[in-house]
Amino acid sequence: MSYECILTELRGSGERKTGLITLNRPKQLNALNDQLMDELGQALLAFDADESVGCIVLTGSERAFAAGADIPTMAPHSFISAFKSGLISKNWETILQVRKPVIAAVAGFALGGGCELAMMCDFIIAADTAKFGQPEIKLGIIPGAGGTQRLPRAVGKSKAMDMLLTARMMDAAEAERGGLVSRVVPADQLLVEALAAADTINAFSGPSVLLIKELVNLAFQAPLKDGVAIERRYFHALFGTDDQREGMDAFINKRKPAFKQC
Ligand code: DAK
Repeated sequence: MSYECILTELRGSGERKTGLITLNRPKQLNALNDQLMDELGQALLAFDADESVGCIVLTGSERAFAAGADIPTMAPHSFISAFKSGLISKNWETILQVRKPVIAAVAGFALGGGCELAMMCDFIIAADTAKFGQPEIKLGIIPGAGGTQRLPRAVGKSKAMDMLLTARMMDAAEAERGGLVSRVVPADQLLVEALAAADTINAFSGPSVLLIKELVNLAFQAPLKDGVAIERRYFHALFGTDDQREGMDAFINKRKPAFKQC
């Protein structure tokens, strides 16, 4: 498949590979237009369906992960045309259908829809140059892809209100302190670190990986009691897999496990 607004490739030396997606509208700081979002949706679903792929890494350029949705595309709309056309709604949530882990590797600006896209990934590794923000209020609008909902869940009410209401950007160190990103790395190591994290995950048992993702996401939707009960069922279910026997036998016999199930 050839794309115009993104680049895709397979990375990794192990049996299971990493699907690397690079947002590629550098002149517009990777502003997210319909074509890019369509292509991103297709690439995500293609990697999710590819048995040789264990994990996906989503990244941008040194200067910008993405500076938000494409402003000139939105600018001419009226309420009626926005409402009737479902303005820029298509493919913004395709990423949430992906069952494999998606790691955001963020350098430079992650603003508006760019920040929202990063927050829809499973975790964010940030370069020390990363800047996160929801500056929609400066455009006379509000976030439209979950910013008012996911940001407070990530960093708490006070920091989220501060960022959303003042439009100030958060640097990588503050984002890590606030819990928005899992770790901060030197900019020139961003992709190396993100791909290494993906390689680590790729070496584990596929069913464990998929279930952990599903259950952590459930933690944001289900009451604690229900989430814990479902976790217990899946925990028991994994004793029906060869990889459970392999993992425990490897521990007992002091050797490295070779997980087989994807
Ligand atoms: N859209 C289009 N072009 C953009 C852009 C954007 N969001 N951000 C930057 N660019 C373009 C600039 O226009 C400029 O183009 P040229 O003038 O060179 O042709 C080029 O990228 C470089 O930008 P600057 O010259 O401005 O570079 P600076 O370093 O001075 O500033 C900046 C970088 C990122 C601080 C600045 O460009 C900026 O403030 N950009 C806008 C950031 C922003 O407001 N983002 C939020 C957009 S609203 C929804 C889904 C998503 C959304 C809504 C609904 N649904 C599912 C319903 C999302 C909405 C948004 O993201």
